[in-house]
Amino acid sequence: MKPKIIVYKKVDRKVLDFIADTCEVVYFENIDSETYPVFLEELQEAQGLLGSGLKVDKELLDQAPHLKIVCNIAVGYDNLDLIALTERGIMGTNTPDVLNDTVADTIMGLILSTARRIPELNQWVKTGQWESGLEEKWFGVDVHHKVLGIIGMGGIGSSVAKRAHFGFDMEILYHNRTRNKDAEEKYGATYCSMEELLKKSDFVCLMTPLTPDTVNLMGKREFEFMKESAIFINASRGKTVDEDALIQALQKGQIYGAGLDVFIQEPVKKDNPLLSMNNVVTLPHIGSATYETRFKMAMTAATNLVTGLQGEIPPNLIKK
Ligand code: 8YV
Repeated sequence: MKPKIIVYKKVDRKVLDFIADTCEVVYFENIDSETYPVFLEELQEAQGLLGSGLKVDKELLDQAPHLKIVCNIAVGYDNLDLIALTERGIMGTNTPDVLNDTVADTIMGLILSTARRIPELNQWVKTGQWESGLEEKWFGVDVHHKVLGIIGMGGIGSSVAKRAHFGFDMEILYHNRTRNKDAEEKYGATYCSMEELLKKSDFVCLMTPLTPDTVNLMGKREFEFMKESAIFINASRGKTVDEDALIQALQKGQIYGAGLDVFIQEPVKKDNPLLSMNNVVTLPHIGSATYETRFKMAMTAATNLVTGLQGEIPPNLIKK
């Protein structure tokens, strides 16, 4: 008998067909208040779970006595309680690497659109306000030849460094748990402390995963270190930043602007002060959201699932 697995996120039919060769698939395009009770019922029998964003904690695992593997369609796995999974002998997997280039493209987009005020000026043109020449008040700041500080030099950080180094002649500083010799050799990246990075960078790009150690990594003190002319970019997780401290730094003019793909609360609350600031570019967590990359991520997650359920070590097993 094929093992029952649950897919709880919309994925391409090809991904479902691939899994269905070896598993009985129960498919939810989304979990909402209507589908949640059925999902919980199916969970009683499920051996695998595939999707992204679902909080997999003790409470949920208590409803899943036969679960063997949880496969995130994401590189981040802050939604998984790894201790609870390990206690129960359940594997967790993620989808690294396949999204590096796409997320790096998003980050370059945020850097460029914040520095050159692209969304703001787009709005200005489309609302018919371009009536004469461009006044100096609409000028932006250069990106090329500036200093880019990358906090978190993993796969995505390295892909950003590559673009910034070869495409924009930027000087790269980075801070990471461990030295990244590859990025140093290939992109001339210089390792430095958080404080030095924050003080010297024209663009500070936060790319670290969310862990208990990185909650509020950027707070009041860190924004105070940044230059008044600097731009802050966050495409990691909202909780890596003390959002109130960021808002205050922007309101006080302690930093020039921010480009944000992630927020503490998503979808972002309509009254969040960040939404009414012209020097802040906001995106709805689109980091990896292209057709091609989301397909690759889902296929990678499916491969992890099938491999794990066949009794082998999945390619992207998360090691605690
Ligand atoms: C997506 C991400 O938001 O991979 C991650 O960790 O943050 C993004 O790629 C996620 O996969 C949600 O679907």
